[in-house]
Amino acid sequence: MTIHKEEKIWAGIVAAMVVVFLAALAYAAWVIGLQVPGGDVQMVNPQRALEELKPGVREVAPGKYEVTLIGKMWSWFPNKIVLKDPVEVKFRLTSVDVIHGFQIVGTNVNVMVFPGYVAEITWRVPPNAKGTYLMICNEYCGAGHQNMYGYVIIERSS
Ligand SMILES: [Cu+2]
Repeated sequence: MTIHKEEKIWAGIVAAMVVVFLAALAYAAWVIGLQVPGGDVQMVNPQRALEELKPGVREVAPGKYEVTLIGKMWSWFPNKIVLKDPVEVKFRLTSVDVIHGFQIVGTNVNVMVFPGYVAEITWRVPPNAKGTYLMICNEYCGAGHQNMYGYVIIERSS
């Protein structure tokens, strides 16, 4: 049996691709620190989520906010969030009924919200972000889905 020259070339290309993909995976995991979700996800009883999680906006340090949001057919609680000079906003979200999708239009904030689980997403707010942003539910959740929206208002002191 002979191995043709072309076969050797293609085997080399395939081996090189495997090395490149493994290197990309290692880079994402150890250098960038990307992780698949899971492991330490907080769980909550959907019937008690409103009392236990206390939805609202908290400024935990200058410019650093923690926003707890509850999705409930067909509204976000709270549905108006005011942030003054935000740098980093950590959203903690859950649903009391069905699956919702939390998205702030025009940003990279987009996360699925499941009943029973607390989803977390951190938004590093661009310094030029200002004004009113629409936050929506992007996961069809019933007859009033299109009414499930609110506003994130970013105020800048300078
Ligand atoms: Cu919804």
